[in-house]
Amino acid sequence: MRTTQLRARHGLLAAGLTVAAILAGGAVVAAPAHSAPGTLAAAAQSSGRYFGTAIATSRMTDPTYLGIAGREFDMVTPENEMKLDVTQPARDRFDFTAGDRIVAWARENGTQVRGHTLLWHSGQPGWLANLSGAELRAAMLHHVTQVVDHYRGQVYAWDVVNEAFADGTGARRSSNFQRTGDDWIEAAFRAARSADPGAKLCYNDYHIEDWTQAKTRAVYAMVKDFTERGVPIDCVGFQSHFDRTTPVPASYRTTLESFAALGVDVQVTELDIEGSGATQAADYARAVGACLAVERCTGITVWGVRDSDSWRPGATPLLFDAAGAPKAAYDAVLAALVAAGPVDPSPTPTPTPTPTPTPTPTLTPTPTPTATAPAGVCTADYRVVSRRHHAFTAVVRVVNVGADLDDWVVGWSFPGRQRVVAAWGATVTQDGDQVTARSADEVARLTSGSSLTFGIRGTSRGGNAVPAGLTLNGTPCTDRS
Ligand code: 9MR
Repeated sequence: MRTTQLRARHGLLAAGLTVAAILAGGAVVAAPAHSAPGTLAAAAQSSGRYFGTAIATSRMTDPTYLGIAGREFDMVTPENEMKLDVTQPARDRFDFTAGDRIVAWARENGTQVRGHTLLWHSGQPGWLANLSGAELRAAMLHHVTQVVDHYRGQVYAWDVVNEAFADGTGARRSSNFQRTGDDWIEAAFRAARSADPGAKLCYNDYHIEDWTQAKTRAVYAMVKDFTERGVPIDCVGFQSHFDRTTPVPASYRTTLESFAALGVDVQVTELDIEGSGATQAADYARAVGACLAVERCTGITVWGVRDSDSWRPGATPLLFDAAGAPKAAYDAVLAALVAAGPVDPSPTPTPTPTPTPTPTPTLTPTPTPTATAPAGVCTADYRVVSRRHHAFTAVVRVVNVGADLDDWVVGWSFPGRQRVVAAWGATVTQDGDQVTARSADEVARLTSGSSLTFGIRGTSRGGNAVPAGLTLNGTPCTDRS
């Protein structure tokens, strides 16, 4: 798979985001445009994942839109162009014009494609909505076969069936498809497998991110049953449209882990989160972090490029604002992806990138006041992952190589005129040059051998010199930056 061939190196990204090199089986090759260092795609690739967006042909004459899509993402999902009403508007008259346009653009840009979606109760053309019984079942499977066959070898994964379960219950959603019999879903998966044995086949749904919900458990039971009976399913897509009433659930990671444990990949397929500013950034960091914590969570797709491209623009739920500028949420996602690090950190890079010149810090950090916990012995890694004008984003990772700690406090002294304006993963305060980060959770235990990671957004008037001498509970850490 391309993501394993093009593995952007964590360390290179960290070195001021200037080194355009990617490690591929020991050789250093030029990064293609879409995975330039410092982009979502490159950072995701460094952890063996993809980072995608929904894309719409209606926007494909807009150079700003295409510029961002081509630069930042290495997976695209046609937002509407492969749906039933577009691909088979009249019985047996298939129209792949719009979908083909996206596939061609993806190929030119070295980007993969997620196919969306073969069977969905919504957006059915009138002729199909009026069918029932055996005639409908045959038409459904014919559609799956024709569309998957047309795109054979060109689609990374298909959302074979979309949203087949009802909200709030463990029941199947009532639809004409469902009335053909419970086995319509597995029949669709079998037809898709026959038409393109190389494409991953996913079940895709919304409101299945919270492990406590009946709908989540019902989809889980179906996937478990499929895997046990050999129904060809490879992945589950979690749409992940979050808002005030459905926030990123605390159990999101548990859900992803539980499905992955069934032996399928999991993917975040339509991520968007209502909100703005630091709150939205923190929500994005949590959502992306849930995927990054699960090995078989193979990629994340956001449902559109700019807020103005979203299906719900009033929620400003995406990573770029209407003008195409990256938002705080973008910085948080990029930082989380970089912090996830390379899949296999063992190969030593050649050549070694020249480190960004770091002015010698003028201030020696004063040890941070220790809580009641004993002093830590630690390694610390402080990375500036993005920088625009006077704003920057940095990720801090500290590994406790000493004894278990009941509580932790990380401190450093900022060289230059740098100020923290927001943080996620920790509560961060600043007094003069002295910065103090404490756990944002009530339980702040840091056991021996475990690590903590948090991100900050800051402003800087005097360069982004990396602070030396980070401390854990007052004890200086070994610098791994
Ligand atoms: O974003 C899509 C919007 O442009 C369409 O009008 C709508 C109906 O086809 O579908 C939207 O995308 C949906 C996706 O296909 C399935 N999950 C929910 C998405 C948001 O409604």
